[in-house]
Amino acid sequence: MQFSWSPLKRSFMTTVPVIAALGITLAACGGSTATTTTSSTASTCVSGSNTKFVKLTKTTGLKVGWSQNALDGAWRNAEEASIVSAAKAAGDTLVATNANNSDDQQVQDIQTLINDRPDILLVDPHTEDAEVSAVLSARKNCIPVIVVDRDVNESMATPGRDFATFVGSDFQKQGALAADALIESLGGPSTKATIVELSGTTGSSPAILRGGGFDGELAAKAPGIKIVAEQTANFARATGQQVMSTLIQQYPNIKGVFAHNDEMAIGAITALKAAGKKPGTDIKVVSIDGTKDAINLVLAGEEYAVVQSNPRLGDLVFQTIGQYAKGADLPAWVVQPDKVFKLADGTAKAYSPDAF
Ligand code: GYE
Repeated sequence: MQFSWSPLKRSFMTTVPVIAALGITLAACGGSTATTTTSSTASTCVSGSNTKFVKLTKTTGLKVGWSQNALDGAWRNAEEASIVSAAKAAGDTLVATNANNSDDQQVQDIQTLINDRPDILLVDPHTEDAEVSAVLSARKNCIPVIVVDRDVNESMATPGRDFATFVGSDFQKQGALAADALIESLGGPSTKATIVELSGTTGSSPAILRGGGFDGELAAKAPGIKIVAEQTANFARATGQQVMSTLIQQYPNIKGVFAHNDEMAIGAITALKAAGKKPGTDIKVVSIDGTKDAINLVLAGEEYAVVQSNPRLGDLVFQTIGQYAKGADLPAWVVQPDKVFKLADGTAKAYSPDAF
């Protein structure tokens, strides 16, 4: 597995200040006497009021809290399995929760995990803003946090101070790659056509960044391709089908569909067929993830391309925990690299045995 470090997620962020901030806060953590401490943090972290970067000093046999936002499809099941097996391989104990797509539930879950005093807490936030207060609460209580897969709003919680780092894919790049594939499928940059966009969960970092990446790339590269409707289908197959069956009645002449994840694309393809359309022939579909079901649609010629969003984050997360425990300067973002899978160039076929 590749272990690539990149600081460039948001334009306002660079390596230098983050690493500098780490140095400053690490230094600032030494000195005062603790009232309440945890086994995992420096003896100087005062639980309940800590404002500083939290160190992870224990290196083995960790109790790892894991707040998952949902377990509702192939992607999330694959991610969960990867985290579970990487924890086991590291010899750590995982305490896992599942918020079932509820922000309120996830905030409660994180609080419960904090009360259980793990050595480190992993959070995969349902949306960007809602779980921020809970992440800050972990920092106040001297529990180090790594944000996994979906990010929190980094203008409200800062990597290198409020949490250690974000480990996950480049969603904005995924969106741009999806736009490139859809442009290609429709005949190139000078094509004139209309398309629709099915968005993921409103307020979640993959929906925000995939949408932004796609829309920006499309406008820049193929201004003749217009998005006539953009609607959320919550990353869910059944909702994707429902939303698409309404949209295809309203916009029967569309030539393309971009779905922020495979599940919604699969639902959309079912709806398009039910409406008498031929996905792959009259309407090109592109989505993101890399599930078995979507790759099979690519291999059958019904979906043009799938941009990968690799859910197998476990090894990268536990390698990052190892670096953190050693006191290494972590970047603001540990990037999971992704690819594009198509029928035409054989990439979908080559990837299919690994699809989840
Ligand atoms: O695309 C989707 C899941 O956060 C990247 O969440 C993840 C997304 C993934 O529901 O299928």
